[in-house]
Amino acid sequence: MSAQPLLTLALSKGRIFEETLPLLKAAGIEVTEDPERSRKLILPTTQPQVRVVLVRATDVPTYVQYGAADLGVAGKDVLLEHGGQGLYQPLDLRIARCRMSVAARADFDYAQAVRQGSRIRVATKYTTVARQHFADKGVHVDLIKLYGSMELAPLTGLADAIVDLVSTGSTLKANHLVEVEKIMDISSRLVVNQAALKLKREPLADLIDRLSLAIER
Ligand code: PRT
Ligand code: MG
Repeated sequence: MSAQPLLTLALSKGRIFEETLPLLKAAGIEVTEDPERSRKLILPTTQPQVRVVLVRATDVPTYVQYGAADLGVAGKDVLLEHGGQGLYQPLDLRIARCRMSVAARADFDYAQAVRQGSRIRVATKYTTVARQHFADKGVHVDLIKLYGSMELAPLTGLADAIVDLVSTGSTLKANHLVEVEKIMDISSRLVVNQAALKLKREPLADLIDRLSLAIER
């Protein structure tokens, strides 16, 4: 009798972990430790052949691309910036939903700047998506790469506008910024290592099927 191969699932702490849990549960897998209480980075589950590894949200595609994790859950924003090489993306899990938008100070007339063909300074963590978006619109931008707290950039004069994720809009509001353009809707995807899909075909196909049914419930 051959042993079941180990499946390693990469998740990030916070909203992705919280929103993936119910889907895993519906698929028959329960994570038996709370990552907010434990300092462990590898968590067991009720299925002895399935374990969860906790990584930064932006590192999920990298772990799966290199096969350190067989599968993972990552936002479309993260996947577009990563490029998706070596990743099979079988399911939109429809969790951690938000949108990627352009936002600016209320006193910056974005529409007019676009109409006039002005160069706009845009600060963002999402330079790949932003570059493509403004190129498609024919808008000239100078992109400034940031790693967080994008909302601060227009307030300090670092940039005219930002490209960031918005869900309730309260972060923009608290910083007196206005959403001026939606770029795209964002949700999280299941990503699978392409080699693992062949080597561990049966357990992976089974898990993908169960998750797919869980999403539809
Ligand atoms: O936070 P940390 O630096 O640890 O890592 P991370 O930001 O990469 O991870 P996390 O857990 O915050 O986000 C993981 C994924 O959740 C992202 O890649 C998105 O796909 C998705 N997601 C959904 C969001 C949001 N909603 C969201 N609202 N990610 C970030 N935000 C932030 C946004 O950047 C802004 O600062 O929340 C703020 C806006 O929220 P509202 O509700 O005030 O509009
Ligand atoms: Mg965050």
